Amino acid sequence: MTDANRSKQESARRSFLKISAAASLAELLNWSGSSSAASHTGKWEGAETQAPQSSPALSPLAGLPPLKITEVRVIVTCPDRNYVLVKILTSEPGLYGVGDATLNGRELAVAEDLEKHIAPLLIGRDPEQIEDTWQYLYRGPYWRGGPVQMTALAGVDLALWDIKGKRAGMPVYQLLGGRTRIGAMAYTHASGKDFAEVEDVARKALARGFKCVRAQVAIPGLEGTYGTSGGQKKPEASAGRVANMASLPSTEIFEPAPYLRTVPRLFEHLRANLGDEVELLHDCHEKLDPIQAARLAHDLEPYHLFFLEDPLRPEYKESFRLIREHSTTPIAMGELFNSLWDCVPLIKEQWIDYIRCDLGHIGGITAARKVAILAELFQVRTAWHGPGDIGPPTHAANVHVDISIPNFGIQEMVFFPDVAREVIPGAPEFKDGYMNVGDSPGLGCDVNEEAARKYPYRRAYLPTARRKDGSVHDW
Ligand code: GCO
Ligand code: MG
Repeated sequence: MTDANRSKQESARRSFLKISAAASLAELLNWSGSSSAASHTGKWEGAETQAPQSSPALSPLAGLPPLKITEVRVIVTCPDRNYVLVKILTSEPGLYGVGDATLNGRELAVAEDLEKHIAPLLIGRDPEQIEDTWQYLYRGPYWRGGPVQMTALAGVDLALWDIKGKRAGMPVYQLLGGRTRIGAMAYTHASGKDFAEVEDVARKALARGFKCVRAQVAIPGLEGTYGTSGGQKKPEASAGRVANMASLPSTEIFEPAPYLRTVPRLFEHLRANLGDEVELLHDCHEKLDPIQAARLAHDLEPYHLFFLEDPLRPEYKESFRLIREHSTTPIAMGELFNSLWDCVPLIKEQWIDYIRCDLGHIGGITAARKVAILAELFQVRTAWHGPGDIGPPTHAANVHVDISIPNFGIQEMVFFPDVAREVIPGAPEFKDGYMNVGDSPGLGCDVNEEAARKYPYRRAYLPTARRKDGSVHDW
């Protein structure tokens, strides 16, 4: 914290004592909205002049002047891949927050939701009231949930935490309770067309400092396999690059039998050649039936995985019981969840060991705190989703939560390419196996709007999958 900030806060605290003694409840409840016009990029030109009056009154925070949201900018940009950023400006000159609202393949739906439906509700609100805003945006529209709305809500939530941190002069992890660890142990991806190539990529990751590696291999006889590019060499290539951008969805062929034969052999190979120290992980990408997942988890036991990721489709929580009954391989689940309540049965029944929701799709830090606390009470650890197709502010939010909770497990991460770092600077840094954020106030990310304009949106889809008989399968 700078000296200027410290003395500002000290005098704020002093005047708070006076104000709280003097202010009557009536005064506090009498705030009557904003006169600022909403202005943001995009097509919405609403002329609202009153903030929706459903929230409690603006109350002066520690004597600081009341703060209002004056503008919501939705920035859609494609520096290497598509990102949707939310920039929330406030009545304090220069004070704004940046959030990420990227939903791969449905970016424009989220942008439209933010511009047309959500921005008008935010203008004039107190950005300090994060929980109230979350509740208002979640329960207010009556039609609650779903990936589009929850991603939009996450974007707003992150921007508000960023503002709160900047105003307090603290990094967000301090607001969440302060450090519990030196950094967030991270895993990277090693994938390849055969075992030797996966081993080679894994060795490069270990040489770079990683202690944990997620391994995926192309399955012989199948065209395209999730998580492999059939030759991705660099550990820094993101998960997103594997899910290559295409203007129409590509089709991969999946068959469970060769997959279930090949994966245990991959891990037998990796353990034999890389030794026992490295932590190994594998992603099933929600494509198995319950009995297949139970068999795979069982067959992988000798290789002591850190965890087996997302074995089942997200709709079938009860089916996790079957995996548990047949295996001691640790299980992780959650990247397709977009509701807090998706997590409840898995955690309270202890059917999983790691909850790995995507902060960007479940409602941001406000949602993640609740998931983390519930998980703590049932001895489940966190492993937030950290692919290349969510933006740096969500990766930063992951790490702020990771380093401030007691039950952190592991953090998936990517290295963003230079072009993305130019547009959205401030992603967490990797060193010696750990991710970390700096001590700058807020989340630590920004958006360079001028640079963003150089990279306009490009339509892109994730691949789809079919069985050999032509029927649709989960990708
Ligand atoms: C992971 C994920 C991603 C997803 C991607 C979809 O574990 O990182 O499975 O690679 O496929 O986020 O948009
Ligand atoms: Mg995954």
